Amino acid sequence: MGITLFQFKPMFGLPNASPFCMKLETYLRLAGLSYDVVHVRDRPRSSTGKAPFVGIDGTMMTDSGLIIAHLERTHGHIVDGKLTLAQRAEALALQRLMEEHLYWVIVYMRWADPDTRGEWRPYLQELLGLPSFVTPFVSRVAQGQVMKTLKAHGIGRHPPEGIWQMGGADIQALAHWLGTRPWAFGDQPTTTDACIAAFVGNILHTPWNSPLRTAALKHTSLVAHFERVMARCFPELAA
Ligand SMILES: N[C@@H](CCC(=O)N[C@@H](CS)C(=O)NCC(=O)O)C(=O)O
Repeated sequence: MGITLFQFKPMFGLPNASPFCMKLETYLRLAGLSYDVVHVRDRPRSSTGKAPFVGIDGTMMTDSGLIIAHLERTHGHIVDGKLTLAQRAEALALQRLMEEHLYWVIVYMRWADPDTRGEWRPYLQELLGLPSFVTPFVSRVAQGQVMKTLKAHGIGRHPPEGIWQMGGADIQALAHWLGTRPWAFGDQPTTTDACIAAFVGNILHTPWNSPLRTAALKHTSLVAHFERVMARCFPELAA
């Protein structure tokens, strides 16, 4: 028994090109919990249709935040136990900034930016293990779905300059909040560090340029924080 982590396969020199998968795997390593990985291809077969998801002692769970909350509860609050209530509130506000707003700017950067449209095709092909002759068709369908989702969210209704401005403001807020502290709270990394590193890392390591990446690169404290988390949790991938 134990923990089985279902997630996409590693890409871009990162543990995962999905910030949610990377956040959860970073948490598992911070917590020192052992786990097996199963790579998902195609649409994730979780109750929400999203990855990551886990099997814990035979019970399936989805959503990185809910999974972490469950593991904290059942393992003695190993990672976030020392946070005060006010720090927990800050952590949640930052998590929502990254997951409910910045994430959509990343999605735009990856899939919809008219300046780099198509860069992602070979990565999609690799991720899904597609034969090359179906890649153009699958790419068109996948991109159409992403565009629809971005419009439904609202961010996809803005012109590119507006989207980059909003993403840049998120990055700046994260950088100013973290300042030059090595970790988000206290002298040990917490789930907030896992979350910041997963989102910043996914911006820095997407292998084509964008105004969002340029904005992140300007904040050397965020770059250093990402490298610190990688050295601590993924030494096999750290520079
Ligand atoms: N709130 C979820 C979000 C997970 C999520 O959006 N995962 C994306 C990958 S980054 C996904 O599986 N997308 C597949 C799809 O929407 O079809 C979590 O924290 O786990």
